Amino acid sequence: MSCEKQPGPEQLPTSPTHSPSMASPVTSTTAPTKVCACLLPSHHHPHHYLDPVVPSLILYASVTPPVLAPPATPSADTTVIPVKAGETNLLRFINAALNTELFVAIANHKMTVVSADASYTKPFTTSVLMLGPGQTTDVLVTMDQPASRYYIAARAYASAQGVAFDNTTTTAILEYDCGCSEPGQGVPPVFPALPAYNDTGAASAFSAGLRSLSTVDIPGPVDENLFFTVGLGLFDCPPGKTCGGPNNTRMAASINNVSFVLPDTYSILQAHYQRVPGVFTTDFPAVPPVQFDYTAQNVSRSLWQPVAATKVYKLKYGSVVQLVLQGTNIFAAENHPIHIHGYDFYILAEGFGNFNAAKDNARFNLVDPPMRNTVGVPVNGWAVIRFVADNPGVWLMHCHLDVHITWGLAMAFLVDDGVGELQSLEAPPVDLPAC
Ligand SMILES: [Cu+2]
Repeated sequence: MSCEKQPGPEQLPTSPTHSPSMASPVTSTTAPTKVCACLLPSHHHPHHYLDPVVPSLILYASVTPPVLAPPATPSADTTVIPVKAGETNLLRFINAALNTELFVAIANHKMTVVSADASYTKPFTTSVLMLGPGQTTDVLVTMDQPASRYYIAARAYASAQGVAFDNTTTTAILEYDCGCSEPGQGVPPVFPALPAYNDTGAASAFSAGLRSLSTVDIPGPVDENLFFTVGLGLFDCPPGKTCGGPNNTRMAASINNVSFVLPDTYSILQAHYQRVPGVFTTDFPAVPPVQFDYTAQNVSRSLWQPVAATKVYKLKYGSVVQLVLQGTNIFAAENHPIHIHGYDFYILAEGFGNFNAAKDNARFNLVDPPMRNTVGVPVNGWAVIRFVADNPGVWLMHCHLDVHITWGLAMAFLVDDGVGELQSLEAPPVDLPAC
């Protein structure tokens, strides 16, 4: 494969035309209402595979049919996890709910977090986890309580004020070897204290507890200083149509005012590799096109309608990228779990309000920042991440709340090839479908 960097047709100033479609109603997922356990590797990134030293369980928490209060008598299909007094178990939590961030707690038991998104963390002890969709957290739990039954429970962290959410509580049962689930025993499992649905302080306390296990060799100096706004918006309804958003608008979401449109002919990666023009443009803005008070109570309505387009941001191979993710208060501020494909990144800092480099750079953790692949950008706040663009190709960055992707809360990085085969994009498989 050639090592030369060649101008690609994606640099042509083409712009795909696209007509906005109708708003789709927001529906909750229909995954089963329970926390399931099974033995599996914790993440698809093979280089972050964890070797469990104690029995390991993966708990898929997902939400659905309304169970508003914990059942005194668990239903027959509630997952039961048998444990023995005195042992320490590794529990691996994955938030498999598509549209809900979740608090997780275990009645009467502390959890010692040892990993998040399959990167080791300094152990820290907490009674509550917060996971955005797709996020994972591995915890050690010592069975140091009286032999009985204890609920593991999860329910929403709903940060957007006045926006409906799934208020289901999902449960599993940690059951000591106590014979206490025999018919007729009638001992209801103990239920944990969970934070209030809107307890942003609990979410922040959890993310603030995450630090890398070891001191980090922070990548630098920064080659690309990016500032992306992430948030919601509203499109005008196309003429002659009826739309499901407020006042006959269509729900939108954007990054730097660009509402991402997936191409419907070629994938961006294929268009990049095969130099197919007209699929995307490379003019994704490094900073917001208009600066404003992003987290103000009343953001001007003139800033609510993004531009629908398929734009990528080009990165040179090996460049050090620092990205400020700035939440906005357009339509409704919300904690957006922002996920990048192809990379793990360090989270240097998080905060509320508008990011201000003059004072907030001093808050960067340049010693042991946590490495993750999804960062919950605080509601009406910001997060700063850093990574090295050493994985060539096209990588989507998007909100992991599924419905926000459909509204356009996504963009793509196009990372150039470096030098030689090991730093260059592989050819597509021979059986790549022709259409
Ligand atoms: Cu989002």
